[in-house]
Amino acid sequence: MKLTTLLSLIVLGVVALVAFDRYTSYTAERAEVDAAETKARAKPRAPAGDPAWGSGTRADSAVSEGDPDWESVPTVVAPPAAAASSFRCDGRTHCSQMTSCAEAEFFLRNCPSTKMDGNNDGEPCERQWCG
Ligand SMILES: [Ca+2]
Repeated sequence: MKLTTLLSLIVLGVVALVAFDRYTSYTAERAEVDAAETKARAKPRAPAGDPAWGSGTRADSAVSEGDPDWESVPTVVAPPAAAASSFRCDGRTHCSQMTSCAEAEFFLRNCPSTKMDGNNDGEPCERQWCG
């Protein structure tokens, strides 16, 4: 009983030490970044009358324009999301309610109780859209 208490105390101490070490290195990094940011922000233009919000936006847009890697991240993420959301299940079930073969295929694959594949071959609306 005493041994387990001692052991758990030691474990707790080690965990606390590791956590504290991580925390200090994190805060140190954070302070460095903050200092660099403050320096970068202060250098270009920091007139006394300029609100902090405005200068922050300008600094951010300057970064995204100057750094191609920074810009490529959002553009890679955006297209699939846009493609996935171009169609939406809205209760329509018939080919006559579709506007394209792509839309009919999306509905057949993703939406419940569609009536667009009478011969069950996986191809919707052969006569109207996907023929
Ligand atoms: Ca079919």
